[in-house]
Amino acid sequence: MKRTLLMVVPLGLALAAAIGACGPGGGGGQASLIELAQSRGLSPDDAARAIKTFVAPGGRDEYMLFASGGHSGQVHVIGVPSMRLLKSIAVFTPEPWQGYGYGADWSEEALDGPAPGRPGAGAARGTGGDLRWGDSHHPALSETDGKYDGRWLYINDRAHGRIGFVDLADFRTKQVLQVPNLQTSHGGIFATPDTKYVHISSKVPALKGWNASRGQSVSLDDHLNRYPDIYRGYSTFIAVDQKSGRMDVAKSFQIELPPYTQDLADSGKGVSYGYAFINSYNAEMATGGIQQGRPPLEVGASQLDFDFLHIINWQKAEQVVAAGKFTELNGIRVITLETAIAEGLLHLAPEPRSPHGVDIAPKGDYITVSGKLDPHATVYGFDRILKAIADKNYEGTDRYGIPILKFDAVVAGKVELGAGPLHTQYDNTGHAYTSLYLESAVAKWTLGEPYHPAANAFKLVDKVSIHYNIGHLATTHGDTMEPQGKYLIAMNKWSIDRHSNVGPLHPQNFQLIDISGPKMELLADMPIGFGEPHYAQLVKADTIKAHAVYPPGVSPATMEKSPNAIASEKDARIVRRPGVVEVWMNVVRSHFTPDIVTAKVGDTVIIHLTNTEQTADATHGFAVPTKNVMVSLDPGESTTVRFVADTPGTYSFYCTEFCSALHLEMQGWLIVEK
Ligand code: RUQ
Ligand code: CUA
Repeated sequence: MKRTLLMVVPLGLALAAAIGACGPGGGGGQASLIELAQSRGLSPDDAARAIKTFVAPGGRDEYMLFASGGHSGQVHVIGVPSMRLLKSIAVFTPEPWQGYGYGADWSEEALDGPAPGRPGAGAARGTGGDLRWGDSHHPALSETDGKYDGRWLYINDRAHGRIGFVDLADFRTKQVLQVPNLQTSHGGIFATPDTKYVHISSKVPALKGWNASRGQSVSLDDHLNRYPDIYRGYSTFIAVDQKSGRMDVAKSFQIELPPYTQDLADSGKGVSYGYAFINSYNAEMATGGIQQGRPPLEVGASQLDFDFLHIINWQKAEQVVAAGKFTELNGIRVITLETAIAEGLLHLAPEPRSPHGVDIAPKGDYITVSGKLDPHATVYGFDRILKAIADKNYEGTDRYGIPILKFDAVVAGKVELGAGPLHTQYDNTGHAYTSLYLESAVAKWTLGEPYHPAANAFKLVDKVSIHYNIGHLATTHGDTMEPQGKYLIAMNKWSIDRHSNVGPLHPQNFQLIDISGPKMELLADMPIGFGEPHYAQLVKADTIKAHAVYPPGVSPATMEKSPNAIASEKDARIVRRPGVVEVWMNVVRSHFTPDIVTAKVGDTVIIHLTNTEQTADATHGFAVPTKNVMVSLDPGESTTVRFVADTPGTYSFYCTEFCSALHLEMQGWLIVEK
């Protein structure tokens, strides 16, 4: 039952503790604050929660949450602790407000570059052409020395083997890369502690040599009976250009993996720098086929007691590639399974069946694996793994010949947490926080030495209920070498009974939890009405140093001055050549110059738009009715749009941002003559 203030005797004491001895100046004192809380039906605890999360008008949140938007294909930026939505960054899905995917050159390049293997594909571009959605799962902020550096963000597309790259200088997506040989993705994305690479591995294994643009011939019989031979997974290390943040396939490499279903992955750091860890399930290699007399996949994939943690020495893989011991497959350098085994860069360790999350502790020394069907977290010791590898302490090999380390040799501890553990994050006092999907709770537990003396290691110390069905969770800097504690966000799949009814499709539910004390405390709910979030990262807001305005004439495509930028309306002009009308257009409050553009039917119209303002927030839009042309022109930005004038008539293009008192007048005409 909910307590109200009226039922609680020492309510004045509680509120006084929460708000300090004096009321705020100029307004209601302590007594009227209590009345206010009472009038809203708030308990003292509720009032304290409100004060802990409230950010006054004009104030700033201390943290920013970068949350995946799931199958909305976006990334959502949320202020913490206020849980206010600051921005949705379009990544895999067109979004008109940001002018993403509606004619702007930088966005078309990001979304539409042809996939590898398609005509005209550059090595590092391409999304497979006309895809207009993605399933964004796991964001990875760039890191320096194992800490978030606020420069870039990468996110995978679960539905496809794609990675989106967002430049945090302007919060815009600059590149969507189709990773060769992957049809789907899940393992990662993570950045190595120096962001030399971002890692992604396949989710469901794909046909060996899979290429979306060519396709592959296969039969039902092949699928059911030759699965272990014809399918493969891949662990992919995508090289990051250290100046631009862009991904470069030519400098990247993959390691071929067995067709177990590789699941989540995490990066070694500190003592385990140079290693990567990938979970898997379906070591049974079940194929589905209920009507073919096979068990449903969830049954077929749960026959064995153990699946496999994949342990990859990527620094060794780097050397193997440098020595030329790779084959090229669909435009990327691939270390085959045979080579990976021969070079000793790939090992397996048994993990309790059907694991999900693998999360490395801040010093890189512990590897926490949580298995949906096992109430424990299993903690592997990296020192034990190294020793078992050095001693060749194997319990055998898998059917492909990959050595399997002895379970007892590599496990440092186990801790019983509750039903359905999934993902783990860390704090600054040696604690781990694990989401419990089935139990709808977060478990807090202690790590071993050196975080806690051996006597206190791997013990459950607290639990808090959430609402409901938690997937991922995020603590402040909780997957880096320097977690900050303080807050935890529970990302819940179900929100039944928590919010106003908006129809059968319910929002998901984020819950803010205070982890600064010994007991976790639920502070606030935030309905998420824009796609199912998966992972998120919670970063100190002042880590991010975005432009307030672009320097004059900068193109979002290159982040350098565009050769087509103009300085003022004196430079505005129209140049015609056969079949083409090319316009250099100046954009300021409150007119376009030129404001009349004429073309002949069939002409290609190319407009180089420069917003020549340097006032923060003086954004203009450029929209053309009946065309998929909608460009956001932020102050200083220079962007090019091109389209075909295919129907005669006049078209009143206009500014879509209410930029000034004369915004409504900010329009012009495109006259298309027969
Ligand atoms: S995982 S279903 Cu992030 Cu728990 Cu994708
Ligand atoms: Cu510019 Cu409205």
